[in-house]
Formats: sequence, structure tokens, C-alpha cells
Amino acid sequence: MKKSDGENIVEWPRGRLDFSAGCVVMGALNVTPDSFSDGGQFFDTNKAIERGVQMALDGAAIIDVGGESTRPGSAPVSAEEQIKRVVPVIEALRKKVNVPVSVDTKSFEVVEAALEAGAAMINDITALSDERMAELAAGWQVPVVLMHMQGTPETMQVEPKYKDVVGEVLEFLLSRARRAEDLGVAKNMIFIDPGIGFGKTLEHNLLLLKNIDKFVASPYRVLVGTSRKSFIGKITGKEKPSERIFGTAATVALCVAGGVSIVRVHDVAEMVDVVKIANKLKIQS
Ligand code: HH2
Repeated sequence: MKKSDGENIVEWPRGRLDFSAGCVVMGALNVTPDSFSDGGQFFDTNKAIERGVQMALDGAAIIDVGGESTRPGSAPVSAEEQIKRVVPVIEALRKKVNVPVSVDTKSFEVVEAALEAGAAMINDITALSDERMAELAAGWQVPVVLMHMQGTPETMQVEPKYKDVVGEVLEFLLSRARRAEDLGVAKNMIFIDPGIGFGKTLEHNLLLLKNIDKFVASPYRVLVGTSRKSFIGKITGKEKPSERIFGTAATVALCVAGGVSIVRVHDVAEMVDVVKIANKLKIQS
């Protein structure tokens, strides 16, 4: 069941992911008024649905729907409000697209409502801090993304500190992944994510990306989200997230080369091309 055993197709009752070409793209769809990357462009339900459909046409393998911004300094959004934002979008997308729709939330109540509405995957930036979520994932037999974060979005960028960022993040993710397995989630349904930008300085982000092979060498598939993030702006001098597309492309290509299975991005059409080329050029180990 290990990924290294050549299991390239991951299939479950509500979805399927094919890794035989290498990496696949997850489209990030924020049904929020205040996300850092798209600042409310898809807050309107119909606009969000249209964007999700376009992402699938552009080659996204997963559409990740979130109703709460987690940008540095952001305040939590109630479960009730998140449900109001994401459920109509998930309900519509499950009928309109034939790729799995995931829900990006740390709230058990939101996951429950999203699964009822047809979500096929859970993306939890708190890596199942609420263990009831693992039970939901196991019960519904859906994949789960476990992401590392130091602190909370409100405070995480104040003064992130690690002795050994790569070792600590990896150890945390492995212990959460093992716990998820203990709670009944199958190994091939677990994706680990170092959480780029979540309680990390520029140096921390670079170290994690340069050492992504250590995560890939684990028994779990790896997801990475670098898209339009501020560390890219710090290097390129691009203030506006929408000007960070080429910077994002560099990180995506290198993640693919490093063996990452899923990249979470906003610019789906562009990054699908990057991934297709990088998948072909990847030196097979
Ligand atoms: N990054 C963001 C949100 N969710 N999930 C995972 N697994 N990994 C990530 O790196 C990740 C994530 C932040 O990006 P975005 O959703 O565009 O911004 P915001 O939180 O402001 O809505």
C-alpha cells in the first residue's frame, strides 16, 4: 500500500486520483471576501461555481473549496458562516465537474456539512487537531490532507521559531498521519503538507522546499501549496499576489521534480502546463 509500491491510482467511493503521469494540480477556490490571493473575486456563489468549472476544464484534478481565509493575521470565521459559503458551491460543483471536490477547513461541523453536500476529500490545515475529523474521514472513506502550522493564522507570522524546521515539521506530520491511521484512515488516503507560509519565515519556507525529498521519502504522498505566497514576493520584489505567477511556476516545477504528488495553486491553467512539462522531464529514481 506504500506509494513506492507503484500504486499510481488512488480510488475511493467518491473519487479517483491518477498519479501515473506524476504530480497533479489542486485548484484553490476561496469563497471568501478577504483571501490574500484573490481578495473576494469568488465570494459570490455563482462566480465561485463558474471558477470551479473553469478550473476543471483547465485540468485541475481536484477543486479545493474554502470559506475561511487563513492568511496571516486573519480572524476565524464561524462554522455557520463557512457552511453558508461553501455548501452551495460544493453541491453545484459535484454535479458540474467530474473531479473530486475537497473542503478546506479546520472545523468539524463544516467538514460534516461539506461531506453531506458531496465533498470527496478533506483539507485540514490543522492536521486533524480535532480527531473527530479523522473518524469522519474513516467513516466516509475520503482522503485527508494533513498540513503543518505553527500557531494560528492570527499570530503565526509574529515570530516563528524552530531548532530544525525540516525535522520538526516532518516528525509532526508523521505522528498525525500515524494517528489518522490508528483512527481508521487508510495509508493511501493520507497526504502530508509542510504548510508553506504557515508560521514560517522565508528561510523556513526555503529549507522545507529544498528538503521536500525527505517528506516524499515518507510512506505518505505529499501536497505542497506555494501559490502566490508572500515568500515568493520577498524574493522577486512582487508586492501583488497576482504578479507572483512565474515565481509560483518555479516552485511548482521544482516540487514536481522533487516527487510531490499534488500542488495546490490558484492559476490552474498555467500550472497545469508547468506540471505537464515537469512531469515529463522528471528524472525517475
Ligand atoms: N494554503 C492556503 C490555504 N489552504 N491548504 C493546504 N493543504 N496547504 C496550503 O499551503 C494552503 C492550504 C492559503 O492560500 P489561500 O487559500 O489562497 O489563501 P487564504 O487562506 O487567504 O484564503
